[in-house]
Order: sequence, then C-alpha cells, then structure tokens
Amino acid sequence: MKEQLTIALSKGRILKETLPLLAAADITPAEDIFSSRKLIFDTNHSHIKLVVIRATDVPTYVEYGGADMGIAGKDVLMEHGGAGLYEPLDLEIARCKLMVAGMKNAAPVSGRMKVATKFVNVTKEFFARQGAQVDIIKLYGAMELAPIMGLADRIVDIVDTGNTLRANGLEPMEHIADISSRFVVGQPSMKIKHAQIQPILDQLGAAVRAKRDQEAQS
Ligand code: PRT
Ligand code: MG
Repeated sequence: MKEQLTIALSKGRILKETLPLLAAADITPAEDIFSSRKLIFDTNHSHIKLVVIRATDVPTYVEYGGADMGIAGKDVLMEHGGAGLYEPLDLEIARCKLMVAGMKNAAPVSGRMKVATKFVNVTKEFFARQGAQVDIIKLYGAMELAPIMGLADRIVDIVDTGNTLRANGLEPMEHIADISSRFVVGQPSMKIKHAQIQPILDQLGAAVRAKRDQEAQS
C-alpha cells in the first residue's frame, strides 16, 4: 500500500508554470484546476492529491503536516522562516527579485525610515543587518502606492520587469534576494514517506534540468 501524499500548490501566477513541471513528473490533476472552484484535486495517481491555496499559506500547511509537500516562492518561504521545512529543489520558475524601492531620485532619508511592505520579517532582517532601525508598515498589496501617498519612504516588494515601479514613478534601489519557486517537503513527511517522496523529487529535478537545457538551446 502506498502512503497518501498531498502537494500544496500556490494559486495565482505560479500555478501556470507549476503544472507542466508536475506533468513532466507524471503528476496531472484529474480535472482542470483553472476552471474549477474545488480546493482539493485528485490526480492520475490514487495516492496523490493536490490542494490549491494562497501562496502565503503553502509553507504553513506543509509545516504543520496539512500537506506533505508544497510549491511556493522563495520570498514567501523567507518571510515564513522555513521552520519544519526542507527545501530540496529550486524549480527555477516565477523568477523575480525582492528589492527595496522608492520614488525616483528620492533624497536620502534623514532619521528613521518608514518602509511599507508585506514582507515584514525579511525587511526587518535586511535593514537590521545594515544596522538601520526602520519603522515597518505592513500592507497587503499595492505597495507602490505607499511612497506616492507619503505613507512610507521606501517599499520592499517583488520586482520582475520593473514596469510597475516605473509606471508609478518609482525606481529599484537595493537588491535583497533573487527569487524563484521552490519545492518544499515537511520534515516529518520526508522521514515517514521518504520512499514515496524521493521518486517525485527525482522526476521533478529531471524536469527542471530538461527545461533548463531546452531554454539554453533556444
Ligand atoms: O495575490 P495574493 O495576495 O493571493 O498572493 P501573492 O501575491 O503572493 O500571489 P501571486 O500569485 O501574485 O504571486 C505568487 C509568487 O509569484 C510570489 O510569491 C513570487 O514568488 C512570484 N512572482 C514572480 C511574483 C512576480 N514574479 C511579480 N512580478 N509576484 C508578484 N509580482 C508582482 C509584484 O508584486 C509587483 O506588483 O508584479 C509586480 C511587479 O512586476 P513587474 O514586472 O512590473 O516588475
Ligand atoms: Mg498577488
């Protein structure tokens, strides 16, 4: 008998790039995830299920064993802190950067800087390492608006093309981390279900390498 396995997927922008990788590892949902309102999906393997949840909830589910494995952005994992998780594989999808940004040509901030972000822990740690004390303002979206409205001096946010920053009169200022999506496994699951999980890791790893080779050739 095979152990039941659950993989937590981030809905939103990661999902579209996730499914082809899973398919390359021979895991396909039994129905179309995008047109369904379900949260749990059967797959072509009777012992593997997929749950589709908010990106920020993925590490939490895996940490507490609500899912055995998951796929989430490194930004989300850094903010979560990684407790209870192994991160065996970089899926090399949904690449972007975590950056400090501010209004274009902004003057240096005198005194305590106000930084708006949804990445509170990462931001605190980044500025603490520079020896800077900052006031962090937690937002849940549209960080770019904060400096425009005078709510904050800087933001910490994901940057890909930089178009969103530019369109709002902002510019990137400091690089915090390169981001891509990672495959994570709960520590107890890795121990107890290792025989079932390792082949999935092997196949996903092969799929990532195949995609990398293909992209290098084109
Ligand atoms: O939307 P929700 O609050 O439910 O969750 P979420 O925002 O965490 O999910 P989602 O689906 O928006 O993003 C999931 C993951 O995608 C993130 O955790 C990142 O790891 C990854 N990713 C890759 C990105 C981007 N690229 C990205 N460009 N996440 C967000 N963006 C946003 C960014 O916040 C900014 O508003 O796109 C804008 C910047 O893009 P450019 O190209 O204009 O620079
Ligand atoms: Mg979003």
